[in-house]
Amino acid sequence: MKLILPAFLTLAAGACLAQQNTANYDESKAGEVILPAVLKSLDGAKITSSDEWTSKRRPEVLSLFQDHVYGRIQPKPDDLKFEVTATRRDALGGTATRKFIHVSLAKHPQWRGMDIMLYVPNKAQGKAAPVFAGLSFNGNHAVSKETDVPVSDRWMRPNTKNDKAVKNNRATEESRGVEASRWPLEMIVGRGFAVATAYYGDIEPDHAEGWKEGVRAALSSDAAGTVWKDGDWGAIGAWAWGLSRILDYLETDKDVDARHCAVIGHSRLGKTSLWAGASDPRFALVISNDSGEGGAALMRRNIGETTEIITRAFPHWFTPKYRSYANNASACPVDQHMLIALMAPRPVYIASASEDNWADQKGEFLSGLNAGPVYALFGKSGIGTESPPEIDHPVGDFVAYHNRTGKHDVLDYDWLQYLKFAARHFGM
Ligand code: GTR
Repeated sequence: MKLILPAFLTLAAGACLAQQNTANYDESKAGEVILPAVLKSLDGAKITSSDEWTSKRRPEVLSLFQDHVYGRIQPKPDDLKFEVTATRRDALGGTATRKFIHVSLAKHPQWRGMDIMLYVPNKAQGKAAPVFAGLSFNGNHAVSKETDVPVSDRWMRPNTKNDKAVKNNRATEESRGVEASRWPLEMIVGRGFAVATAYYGDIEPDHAEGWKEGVRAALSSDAAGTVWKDGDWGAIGAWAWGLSRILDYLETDKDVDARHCAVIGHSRLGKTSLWAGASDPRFALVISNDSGEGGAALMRRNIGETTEIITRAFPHWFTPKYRSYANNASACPVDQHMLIALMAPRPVYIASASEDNWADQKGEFLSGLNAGPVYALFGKSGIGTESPPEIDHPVGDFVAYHNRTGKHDVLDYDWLQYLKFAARHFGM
């Protein structure tokens, strides 16, 4: 059966493939990359201590990212409401307790809210479990294979792998478990971690007009009439806001150790987990899986997706100002190594995939490498090697990196590294 897509989606999908084919992948044409100095303040002073970083340079870098890339971070709302809507103690074959929590804003009912799905290992037995928090592309019912998970009724992008999974931009029963391979729940819970996830479209549907149904319109003074200006938040900012609200809930749940929360995301949601980690220092550890342009990859390298391509295809993800750096990345006062540096001294893991040239694996590695001097101020070692490691050879201490064999995806291999990394840093 032929899938009928709204015109803007067919165009976006087609355009994206064409761009992937015509983008530059030749290292000799990557361009001259002179990175903005991470340890030099706007007044020209050199930053030489962790105190100077924390009190002076970090706030500067964080505001530069707000002004030029992702838009302003919104404060924690004062009308947040959490309602545990269902609890099942024998989830995942009896190994976990599963809860659903509805998050809403009491004074902003036009936002339909978000539903967190939380799995906590039963073997933790009264001891609060460290937790991974991340958003999904297809909803809670797509992450879990458990058939009593409600199917999301929110707007959804068509599923490129299974055209029966989403019809008329709504999920069908066919979409149960379509994202389960990216969320190995049994493995994560088996290692003693809890997992909290929600559908990113609950926060804001992922298309140019999606903000009108999301939290950005609800919190805007002019609701749907808003014209987004330089410095205003985009969809990545909204999704990262949602991750912080998940953490707000986790702080209230005694089964979970919210002080040990690792934020994780893949691709556009990897860009989101990085921005969440930068904007909310309560995230104790940050993971970027194949986040690419606008995520871990350096914007000054002309390899794979570029600022020009991403801001043409997905302008709603960023603050409008970011578009002005299309074909002009060297004018931007930040590059993505500075985003990684915002995590310091917290552990951060950057992962690439060997067939994911679109995300520029080397550019992702170089961001991690060039964040190293900030970690050094805290006496922490970074990625530990000047050149990208062999495929399937994870490296690094507080900044870790691997380039896994295969495609743009989240595989068990990736999770095995993240679980090891989190267990090591969380002292498990
Ligand atoms: C692509 C986009 C990437 C990445 C990816 C995804 O179309 O160009 O930046 O975000 O989507 O999220 O799957």
